[in-house]
Amino acid sequence: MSKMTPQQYMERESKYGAHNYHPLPVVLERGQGVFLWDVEGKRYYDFLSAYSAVNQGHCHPKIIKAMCEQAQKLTLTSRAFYNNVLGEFEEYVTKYFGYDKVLPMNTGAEADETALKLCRRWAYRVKGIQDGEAKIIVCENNFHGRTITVISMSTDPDSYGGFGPYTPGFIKIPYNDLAALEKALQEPNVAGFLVEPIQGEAGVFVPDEGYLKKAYDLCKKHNVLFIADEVQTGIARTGKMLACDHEGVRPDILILGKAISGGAMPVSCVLADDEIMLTIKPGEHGSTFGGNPLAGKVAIAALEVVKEEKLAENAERLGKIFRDEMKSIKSNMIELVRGKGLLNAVVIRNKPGKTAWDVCLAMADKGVLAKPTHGNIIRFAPPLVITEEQLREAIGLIKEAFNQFE
Ligand code: IF1
Repeated sequence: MSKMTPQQYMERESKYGAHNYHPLPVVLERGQGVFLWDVEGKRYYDFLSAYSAVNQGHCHPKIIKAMCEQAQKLTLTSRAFYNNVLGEFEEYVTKYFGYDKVLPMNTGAEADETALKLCRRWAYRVKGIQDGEAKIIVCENNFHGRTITVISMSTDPDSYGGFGPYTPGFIKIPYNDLAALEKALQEPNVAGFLVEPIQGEAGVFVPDEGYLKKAYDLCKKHNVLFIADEVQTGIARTGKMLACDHEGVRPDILILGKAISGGAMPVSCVLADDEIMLTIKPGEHGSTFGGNPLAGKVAIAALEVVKEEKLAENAERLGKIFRDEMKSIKSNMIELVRGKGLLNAVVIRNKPGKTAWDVCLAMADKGVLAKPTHGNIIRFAPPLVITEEQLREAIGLIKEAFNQFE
């Protein structure tokens, strides 16, 4: 069959696939490092990194090699039996992040759900809250995934609207507001505080310096678990291995996903110490694929790459250059630039014909891929393997795209 046109690829998806996304009109076929190529061979700089799942760059040779080797041997046993890889992954990842134990899952939402279950179980078995009464504090404008309980925590109608009834037991407070947190912590049945160290989906909201540490200290004062969702901010994205590392905060429960596998396959996990982790007994939680041997080998390789290639240091250094260059653009479309490491966003003053979407289309035309969130915020998150030379070339293309609207 002769090669299809991009339009034909898009029409086929529309005909046979659910319409739960509105993608940019680009049909991708190949990825390597910071680059993606579409079905017509056009090359793009990837500035989304699959929402920060491809921190190590597309199809990293070390990760793909580990994946191919294990795929020839054993991909899945289920947890009904032991296998020779799971323990290797568990030892590697617990020592890597400094926790007693890990509970492996697959998607970020599953890891968040697991963290909520661990927090409630700890509340009843350790803190002594009456069964069924545990409350968990969450922040307005959070994003933790798409399952019913996770959207029950959401304040975004696009996330929760039309999916009720909702899971009870959540107290919603403003992000980056310590007084609100202190007030909510007066409730004796509070068991945990679930927070994104930077709110990614909300538009890369970086909280005030010291917010995470003070929030952690308030939680400890009230014997409440500090639960960090580092699915998007973790794995070196913000210039440290974890965004919490910027403030020296060690979460009681750490949630990881996305780039823990380098984007090769879905891998997520929850890390905690024994007092919390051992409140779940055999047969009380799990999943078919959670902790499979293929995922274990992929995740070990992906985490090795982060250290071997000093991706956190690279993100820290190049992020500063990126934000300075974005702030230097003379365009009245740009309201502000914010971010940390290589997780950045540009807030656009949307006007008819000059919206964030229009800018993203113009950037795609120039060979840079990014996508708006919440209509007027463009997130810029290239793979952390990007070089300064590549970054500067991409910045030049981004500036050309903005200049088109002047
Ligand atoms: C979509 C957003 C980003 C996450 C945090 C948990 C999860 C995510 C902090 C769940 C997932 C993804 C989901 C994807 C788009 C993307 C996203 F725009 F949706 F919110 F990155 F900001 N915690 N975020 O960011 O992990 O179950 O997806 O593996 O749903 O459109 P998941």
